[in-house]
Amino acid sequence: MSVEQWLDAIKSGPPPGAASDWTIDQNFEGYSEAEHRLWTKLYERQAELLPGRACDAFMHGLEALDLHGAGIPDFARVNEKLMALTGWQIVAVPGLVPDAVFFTHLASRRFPAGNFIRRPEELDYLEEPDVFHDVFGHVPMLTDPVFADYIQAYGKGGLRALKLGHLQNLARLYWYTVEFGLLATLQGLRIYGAGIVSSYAESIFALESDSPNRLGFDLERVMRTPYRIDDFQEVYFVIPSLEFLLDQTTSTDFAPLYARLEGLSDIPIEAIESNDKVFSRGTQDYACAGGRRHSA
Ligand code: HBI
Ligand code: FE
Repeated sequence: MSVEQWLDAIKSGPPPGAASDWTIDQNFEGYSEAEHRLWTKLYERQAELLPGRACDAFMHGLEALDLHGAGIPDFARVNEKLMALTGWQIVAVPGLVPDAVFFTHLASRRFPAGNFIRRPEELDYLEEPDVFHDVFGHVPMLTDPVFADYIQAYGKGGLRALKLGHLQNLARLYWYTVEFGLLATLQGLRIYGAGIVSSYAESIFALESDSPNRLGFDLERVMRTPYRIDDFQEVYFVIPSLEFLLDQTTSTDFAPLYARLEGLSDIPIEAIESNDKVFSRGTQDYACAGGRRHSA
């Protein structure tokens, strides 16, 4: 099903078998051996690649939740550990859910995770989040108490943004942090964004390519920056610490920020502004060459 079809389906309410909050049973027994083997293949590829690339919080989370490569995890078993660590739990959903439903879950420390896994021919790219993107990509970071607080604050902020009509600004914050964020460490830049860490090619591209810009995170700047959903990012934003991100979300009064944003134009994705903190100035060669659409 394409994202467009999903978005249409979303308007018509929860799919058959789903509760009013769009949650479903994971149906752990329903996975085929081939699906478990696909998870293991994806897991082992990332487990080999990520040491030295993913941040410590992610690597510790992977270890703490025992998300080893022995097939798709049973959410109930993961939740026993996750709940004990930060009070978060995974809830199974059939795919993308309406924004208000998504934010309500996050605000209650429930992470909606697709229960389906991609097809083998979608190994490196799929449109909507599957169980590998959600559970391998997002869930390990939820074992970090600071990040766990940030995602809950994001959920609460999302509900407010919906009411204020500023969802797009907040979606950009999510995109450039939770999905594609980089963290500055004494050893160099490290990945914490789920969209990167669950992708083999982007785990390399985000840190090593000279094509994208890598800029210091600034809340207003990020909220003015559109993003692309179908290819590697042309810009990555770097935070100095996870505490910084939580502080930005909990210490900012978003209403005046949204009011200020009303009068400000978007910043083109590949642009570098005069007051940007530049970690690396990209060549944009990848994007100019047409990106994934032209990559082998
Ligand atoms: N639903 N299952 C699921 N997963 C997401 O990441 C998700 C969603 N619905 C809305 C959404 N993300 C975004 O539109 C918000 O983050 C803005
Ligand atoms: Fe995601």
